[in-house]
Amino acid sequence: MARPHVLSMVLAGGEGKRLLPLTADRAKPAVPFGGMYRLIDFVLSNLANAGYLKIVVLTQYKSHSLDRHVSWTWRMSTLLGNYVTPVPAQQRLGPRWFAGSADAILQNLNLIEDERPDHVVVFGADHIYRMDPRQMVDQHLDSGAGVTIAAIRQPLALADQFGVIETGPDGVSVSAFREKPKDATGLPNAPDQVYASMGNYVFDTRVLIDIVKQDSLDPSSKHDVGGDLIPKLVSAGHAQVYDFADNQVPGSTDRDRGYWRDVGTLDAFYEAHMDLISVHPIFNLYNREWPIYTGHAPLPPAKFVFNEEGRRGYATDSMVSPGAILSGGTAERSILSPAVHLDAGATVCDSVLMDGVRVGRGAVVRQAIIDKNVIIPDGAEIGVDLARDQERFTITPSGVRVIEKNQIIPP
Ligand code: ADQ
Repeated sequence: MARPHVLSMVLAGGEGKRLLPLTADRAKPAVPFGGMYRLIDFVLSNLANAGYLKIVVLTQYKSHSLDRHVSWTWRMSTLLGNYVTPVPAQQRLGPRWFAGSADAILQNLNLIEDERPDHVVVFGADHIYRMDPRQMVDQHLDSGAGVTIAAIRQPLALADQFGVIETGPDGVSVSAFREKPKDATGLPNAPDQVYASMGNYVFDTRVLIDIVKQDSLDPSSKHDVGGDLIPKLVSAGHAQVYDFADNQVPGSTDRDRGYWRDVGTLDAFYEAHMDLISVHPIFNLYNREWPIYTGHAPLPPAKFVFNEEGRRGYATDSMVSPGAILSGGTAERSILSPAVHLDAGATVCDSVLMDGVRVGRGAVVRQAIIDKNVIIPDGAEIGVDLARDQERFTITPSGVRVIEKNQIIPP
């Protein structure tokens, strides 16, 4: 059967306030993840592995590093008509930014009109997961629904962070959709769970264009896909659900099948990192059958030095990226990004160190997320004295210390 003509729109304009200070200087989808990646690499890899290679990335807020990363990493030959193009807000409809994600689509309808796809895949940009979107598109085509919403079971306690879906007796037609409800009730067969939207949708092109235009005329709308478009389509009986539990990705294991994390908070972001480094990872970056792509400047391999003072540089239960040097310093249960440097006697545990972080001689770093190029001086202690850290750093509800990029920590 001929493959359907699909255009993918990746919504990447979110501000990500709950990830501050990591989003102080960059859009949320550009936040580095897992040493070598940025959040947006996960959705783009899922689309690319499926062969969906006509992709527009709608950006807005502090988009420079996102734009640069997408342009460098995801540049591809246009010979076959493929593209991954970052599209900044262009104020095509007047002097205003995108009011919300639906308005971002409205202001870029020309991209759909140029490509003339049969279906538009609209995916969020800030989740960690593997998914074969072809299986969702196939269900969408078979059912003839106007929109298909990807869904996953989540704890009832988190219902106010998600679009919560109720289905009709057939289990697939959506009977109700409430965006971030405060009073959700659990599923009939699992009272402590809800069915949550993953923020990934497949639209029939005509249905998308019509609803976006209709919504733009509604003065009470906030012009969000989840908050406004989807509830309207559900009321009109056009929506179906796609159960992510049915998705089969080549090379996935029993352990990481169905893994999906919304890393919208600093604690969730930290926990998703810890999921990478367990011995049998809950999320396996080493699956070569469905690779996660990224791009980096060429760097030499990571180096572990037994230095002149007899200090051994080593790392255990950790991921160490190219260009890192452990010169008599040690890392445990940590993620070291490219060009991280640990000096003699430095100890780093349970932490995420982003590109170019330097940890001085004898310094201690525990339970921390340290953004790019931070310099930690000799003998400094982070994650040891809570009261002192509270005066200096952001501390998450679980006690993770978070340090903004380019800081030089005073000795
Ligand atoms: P949220 O992630 O809270 O919930 P939102 O902040 O609108 O919703 O972000 C959705 C996507 O759109 C993100 O990738 C974001 O970067 C992007 N985005 C936000 N504003 C944008 C704008 N003005 N221009 C371009 N892109 C923009 C959504 C759904 C919920 C669902 C959760 C799952 O609304 O129903 O449960 O995702 O995490």
